[in-house]
Amino acid sequence: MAKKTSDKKNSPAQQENDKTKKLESITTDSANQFMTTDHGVRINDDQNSLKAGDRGATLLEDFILREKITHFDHERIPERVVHARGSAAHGTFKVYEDMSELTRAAFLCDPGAETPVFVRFSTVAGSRGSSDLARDVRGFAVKFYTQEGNFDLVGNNMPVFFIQDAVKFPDLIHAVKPEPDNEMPQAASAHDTFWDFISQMPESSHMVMWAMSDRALPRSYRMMEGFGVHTFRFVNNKGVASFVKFHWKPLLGVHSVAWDEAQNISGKDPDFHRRDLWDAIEAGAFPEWELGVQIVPEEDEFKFEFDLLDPTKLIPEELVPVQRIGKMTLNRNPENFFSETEQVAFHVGHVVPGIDFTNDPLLQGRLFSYTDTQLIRLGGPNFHEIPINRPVVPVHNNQRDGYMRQTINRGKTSYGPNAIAANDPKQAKADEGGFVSYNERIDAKKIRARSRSFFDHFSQARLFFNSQSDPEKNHITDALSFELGKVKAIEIRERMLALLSQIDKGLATEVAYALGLHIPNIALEDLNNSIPADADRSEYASLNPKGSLEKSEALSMAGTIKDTIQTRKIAILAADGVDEKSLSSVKDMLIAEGAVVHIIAPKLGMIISKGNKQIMADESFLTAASVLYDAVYVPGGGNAVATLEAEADAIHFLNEAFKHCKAIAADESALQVLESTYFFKKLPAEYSLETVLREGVLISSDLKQLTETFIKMIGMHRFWERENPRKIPA
Ligand code: HDD
Repeated sequence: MAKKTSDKKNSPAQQENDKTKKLESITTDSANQFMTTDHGVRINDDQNSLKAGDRGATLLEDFILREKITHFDHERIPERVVHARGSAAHGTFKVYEDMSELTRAAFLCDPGAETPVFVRFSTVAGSRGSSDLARDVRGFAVKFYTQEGNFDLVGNNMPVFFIQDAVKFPDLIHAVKPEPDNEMPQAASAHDTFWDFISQMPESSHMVMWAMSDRALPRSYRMMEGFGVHTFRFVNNKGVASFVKFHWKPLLGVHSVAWDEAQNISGKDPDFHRRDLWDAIEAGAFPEWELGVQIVPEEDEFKFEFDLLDPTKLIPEELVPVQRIGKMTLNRNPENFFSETEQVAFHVGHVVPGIDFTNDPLLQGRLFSYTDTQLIRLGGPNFHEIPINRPVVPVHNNQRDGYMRQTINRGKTSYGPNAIAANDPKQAKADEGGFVSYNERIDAKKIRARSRSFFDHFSQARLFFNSQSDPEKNHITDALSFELGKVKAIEIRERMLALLSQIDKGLATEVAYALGLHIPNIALEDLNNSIPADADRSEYASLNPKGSLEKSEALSMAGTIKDTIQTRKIAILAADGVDEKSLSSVKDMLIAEGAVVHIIAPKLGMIISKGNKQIMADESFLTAASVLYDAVYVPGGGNAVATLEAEADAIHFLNEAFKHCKAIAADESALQVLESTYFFKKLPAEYSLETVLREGVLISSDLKQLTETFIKMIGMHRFWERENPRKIPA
C-alpha cells in the first residue's frame, strides 16, 4: 500500500490535524505504482479477458476478470433514507474561552485545543443524484473528533422541526418523498402527499414557514446557519446541568437565491452547492462558523410560554441571547467521496461527558434511529471502524466480531468481570473521564400522550412570519402559492388555507387568491387530525395564543452580514475589441477583495482587446449562465459593445441578473449594451449613490469609483425590493 503523495499537500487546502494524520496512514495513491489484484498480485493485461483462443469463450479460471467484475457489481450501498444527497469537508474547531462552569466537555474547556471536525451538508428529500437547489431543509451534521471520543451535532439549517414525536418521522418522510405509485416528484415537497400530511398536522406550521422561506434556498452551504434543534444539556464537573440550544453562525452571513433562480440552477449546475464548497476550500477561502449557545438554567425550565422539550419551538434570541463560544473552520476537502462523505455515520447519540440529552420526544426517537440505519446502510455493527468514523482516541471494550471486523483483539477475554485479564478494559470513574448520565429525576406513569404544553401550534409560526422583511414575506406567499398550486386535491389546498389563516390572515388571503379559492371555515379544534383512536378530540385541539413577542430580528435574513464579497462570483461580459483597462482594473479590484471573477465571451479561447492584448475567456455564453453568478459587469470598448449589444445571450444574461435582483455595473461607454436590456428604461432617470444602492444598477465612467460602489453593491447580496412591482421577462 503506497503512502499518499498527492500534490494537494502543498495547497492551502491540505491542513493537518490528529484526524488527518490518522486518515493519512490508510490513504493510498496509485502514482508510479503497478496495478495489482485486491490480493496484491501484479496484473499484466487489464485489457483482455482470458479466452480459449483469441475468438474463443472466456474462461472461468480468469480470476482477474472475476474479481474486477464482482467488485464492480457490489460497488453500491443503499443511499441514506433521508439526507441522501450531501457533501462534506474536514476542518477544525476551537473554543474561545474555558466553558467549564457550564460543561465538563474537555474540547469546550481548553481554548488551546484544536478539535478536528468532519462536516456533512445535505438536502433531505432528494435522492443521491438530485439537485442541490431543491426547496428543502439542509442537513448540517458535524462530527467532532474530541480527545474524549466523538461528539456529533446532527442538525439542520432551520432551528425547529415538522413534528414533535419521532413516531411520526416515517409518516413525514413517506409523505414528502416521491409518491409511491409513480415515484414523482423527485426532491420536491410540491405534491399532494406532503401537503395532505402537513394539512392535518398543525404542529408542523412553524417549520412549514421556514421551509417555505428563502432559508430553503441557500446561496451556499457556507452561507447557512446551523441549529442543533433540540434542547440538549450541558453538565459541569459538579453534576450541575443547564439546558442548551446549539447554533452555527456563518461568518459570511446568511444568504439565499431566488426561487426562479434555484429552479434554473438545478438545470445549469445541479452540483452548485457541492461545487461551491469544494472550490472555496481548494482556493483557500475556508468557510467559517461560530458556535453559539443559548443557555437556560435548570430552574428556568418552565419560565417560557412554550415547552423547551418541544422541537417545533425555538428560543427567541431576544429572550436568551446566543453566546458565541468558538469557531469552526473547514479547510480540507475529502480525498474520496465514497470513503469519507458517503461512509460517514452521524448519530445524535454520540455525546461526550459534559453533554447530555433531554426528554424531547423527537430527540429520544432519534437516539434509536441513527445506529439502526447504519446497520443496514453500512452493512453491520463494525461501521465505527470505517476510517472516517473512528475516534482519534483508542477504543477498548468487549464488543467483538461481526461482518468486516478490522480490529485484531489480542487475548482470551471478551467479557467482564474477568480475572484472567485483571478486569481490563477497566471502567473509568467520572474524574477519569467516564461518561455519567445526568441524574434526572423521573417519576411518572407509563403513558402514550402529548403534553398540553406542546399544543400551541401557531404563535411561533406567526412570530417567524412577522419577523420577515417585506420581500421575504412575498417569497413565502409565492412559495406557498407555488407548492399548493401543484397540489391536485382541492380539499388539501383548503385545509392548508385554514391552517395558514391561523398563522396570518393576510398571508392566507393572498395564497387563497393565487389558488382561486376561499379560506374555509374550519374551527381551531378541528384542525388537528393527528390524534389517537380513543382520544377525545378536544384533548388534542390546537391552541393559538397571541404570543408575547411581536418580532425577532434574528429570524430574518435582511439584517445579516452584508459587508464582504469574499468568494462571490462575478461575471464580466466581454468580446473582441474590449477596453482592456476597463476590464482589468475592475477585475483586479474585485479579486483583491476576495471575489472570483470569470470573463464570459461569445466563444471560448482568446479575446483580442482594443489595444491588441490577448485575454483568455473563462466561459462562453453557452457554458455559463447568469444564475451561476452573483453580479455582472460590462466593460467598455467600441467593437465589444457592438458585439454584446447584438448578442441575445448577453442581453438575456443581464435581464436575468436583473430579474434575480443582482448587482449590475457597466462602464459608461458600454451604455448601449444596457440600453438593449428590458430593464434599462425602467431605471430611475436621476443617478445618485442612494438610487444606485437601492436599485443595484450602476453605470459610470469613473472606474475606481465604479468598482468601489460595485463592491458595496455585491456585498449587499440582492436588491429584493426590485421584484415589486417589476417582473422581468427573462
Ligand atoms: Fe435525522 C439523517 C438531521 C430528525 C432519522 N438527520 C440525518 C442527517 C441529518 C439529520 C443532518 C444526515 C446526517 C449525514 O449527513 O449523514 N434529523 C435531523 C434533524 C432532525 C432529525 C435536525 C430533527 C430535529 N432524523 C430525525 C428523526 C429521525 C431521524 C425524528 C427518526 C426517528 N436521520 C434519521 C436517519 C438518518 C438521518 C434515518 C438517515 C441517514 C442517517 O440517519 O445516518 O437515521
